[in-house]
Amino acid sequence: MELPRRARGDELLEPGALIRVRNRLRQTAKEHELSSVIACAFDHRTRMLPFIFADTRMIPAGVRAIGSALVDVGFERTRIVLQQWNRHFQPSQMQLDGSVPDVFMVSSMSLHAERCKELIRDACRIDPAHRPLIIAGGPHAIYEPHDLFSADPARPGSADVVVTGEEFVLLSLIEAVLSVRARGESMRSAFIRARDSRALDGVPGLVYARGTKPGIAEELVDTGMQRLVADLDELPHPVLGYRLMEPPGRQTTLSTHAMPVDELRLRSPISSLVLTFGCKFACPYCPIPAYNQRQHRVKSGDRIADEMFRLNKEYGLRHFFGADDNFFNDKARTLDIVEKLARAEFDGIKLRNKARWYTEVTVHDTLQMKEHLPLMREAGCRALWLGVEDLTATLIKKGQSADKTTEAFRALRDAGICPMPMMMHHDSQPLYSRGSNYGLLNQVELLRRAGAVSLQVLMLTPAVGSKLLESTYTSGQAFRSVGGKMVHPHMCDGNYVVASKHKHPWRKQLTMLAGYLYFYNPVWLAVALARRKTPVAMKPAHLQIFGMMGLMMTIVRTSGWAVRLMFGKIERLSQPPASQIPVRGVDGAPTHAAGPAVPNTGPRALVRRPTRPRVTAGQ
Ligand code: B12
Ligand code: SF4
Repeated sequence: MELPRRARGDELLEPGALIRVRNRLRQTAKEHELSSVIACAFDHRTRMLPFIFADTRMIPAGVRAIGSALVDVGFERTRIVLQQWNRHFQPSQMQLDGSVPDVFMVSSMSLHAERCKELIRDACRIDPAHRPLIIAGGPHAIYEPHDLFSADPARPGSADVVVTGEEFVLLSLIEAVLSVRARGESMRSAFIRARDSRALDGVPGLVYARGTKPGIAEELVDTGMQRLVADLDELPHPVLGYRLMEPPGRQTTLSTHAMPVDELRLRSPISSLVLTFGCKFACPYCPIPAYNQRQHRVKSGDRIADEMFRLNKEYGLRHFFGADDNFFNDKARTLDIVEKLARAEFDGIKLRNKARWYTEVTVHDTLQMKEHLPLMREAGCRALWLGVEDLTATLIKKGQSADKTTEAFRALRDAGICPMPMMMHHDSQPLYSRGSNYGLLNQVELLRRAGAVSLQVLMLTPAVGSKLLESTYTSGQAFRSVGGKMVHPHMCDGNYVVASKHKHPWRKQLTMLAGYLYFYNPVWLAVALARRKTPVAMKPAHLQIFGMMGLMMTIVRTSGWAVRLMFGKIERLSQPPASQIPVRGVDGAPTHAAGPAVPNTGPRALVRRPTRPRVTAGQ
């Protein structure tokens, strides 16, 4: 089920609305001391190809954005804790400047949901007299807010409120709570009064619980779909959030001070940056267009240049990863950004000499941008991730072909930009096909010859929030358990075969490994070293080394599952996950936040990273 669409013309915030709430809160903040801890949930069992290294060496932009928004309005006493770096952190032990913070926030992707719920449960153990207001947000909250509340008296632990939106929603929530907060009153108590007086009902993008027992939600109220900020220049500057990082460690508590700024770039050499949001395509397995209300939102080239410059100046960061869904989505807007980045100069030094950046695009749009790829390189771009899926278009017919992909990859390599393909493996694709490009190995070989520098192979597993999700369950493809082992959220990342109609699903699991082994191995490392004098220099060799190390982790983590698939009994699900708790809108009507109207009998939704693309039919 996709997120619902707001009324046409009402998808976006009025220009200046985010700036205005920031200004108002700056005034209010002077009267309210507020301390917050923002945790990023992370399940270490997810560490393997193709994201190994990027998952822990790039501080996620979501928690940084929330931290930046708080500091920007004057709430400087904020700390960001990453479970990536602090796996023993326990909210029940946290103290900031000697006291329990006023607000505890947690951000999570769906595959880290188990860790996220543990954090919430642990925060609920704090003595009610001091217990912070618990706010959950991030991708999992956006698509399945009900999962962050508990209806089970044996396992109490619910967020007080889930934000199903972005900075504007959080700031509006804080504004509403502070507007009723008495001097010295706890944020949680003020929240409860604001909630009970229905002061939150006018803030779309919230789901809050009602109930009489602590930690147990008896009913959820959904205030509706958020309005999105259109002009991303209105967002608070990302430079603010970086100062708030908890240093990596093994303790359950927080350190006295945030991480020294000169250590940041060693721990997180890549900085993810919001440049654009949204994609014009409509792939049925992808939640992104619906999340963005089919809108394309951008930052200006000047603002992006300023962000890169300041992040470099203040923290020494040189590598930036665009959090784009499809950076080439709109050619005119892209060119505007890229031209500004190519020309930008600060303190007499060209930005392009300081900053290198990378992002995600589609094969189709890369060809539209072919003549401008040298300009992309001049602007500092060094690698692009492209959704290739299935070169033969048998899986999804969107006009892609081996020739077009080869043409796009060669153009990128010639321009000195590394093409990084992302493939989707599926039930009907064999390991190898004779006389055609259908087999996975055939396609990997073709991509390698075309100049691919890295490789991603994930099993097609439709994502929560996408059109295809329900049918994956109702058609009986989704597994509940294999050989007695339940499918857990951390396994729903495309690396495990958790949905398939294939007679021998273990073959799918092993085929993915074979695809990686064919690409990442000492032979191709030697070839990459021998060909180091191309415009992309040593990068293919470096990626081979990372790839081989990551592949070892992938084999260790997934081969046990392959064995279960081979010998174990597969139990399947017939319905997608849905809320166990009744959910209603502010007007009492049912809402999408409950999920499909069926009981939840198994794992959370399946996730496949619906990246890049893949040209739609008619492109
Ligand atoms: C960069 C990226 C990555 C990087 C992340 C590196 C890093 N450490 O940052 C890498 C390449 C490693 C990655 C990997 C994966 N990714 Co990814 N990734 C993205 C991408 C493109 C950008 C993320 C980002 O920085 N966004 C910008 C920030 C500002 O947005 P945000 O995180 O959503 O935060 C905003 C709101 O959510 C909210 N918010 C967030 N947290 C909180 C907390 C509180 C308290 C509040 C109030 C609000 C709030 O406010 C924020 C500011 O607006 C997104 C798509 C997208 N455009 O967002 C997918 C996305 C996050 N990835 C996704 C997925 C599925 C994956 C993978 C599982 C891939 C796969 N196998 O299919 C893996 C998981 C790896 C792992 N072990 O964690 C999904 C998550 C879906 C879900 N329901 O959880 C997304 C959303 C793409 C999609 N399907 O729509 N990914
Ligand atoms: S999969 Fe990629 S191209 Fe398709 S809609 Fe999603 S972001 Fe766009």
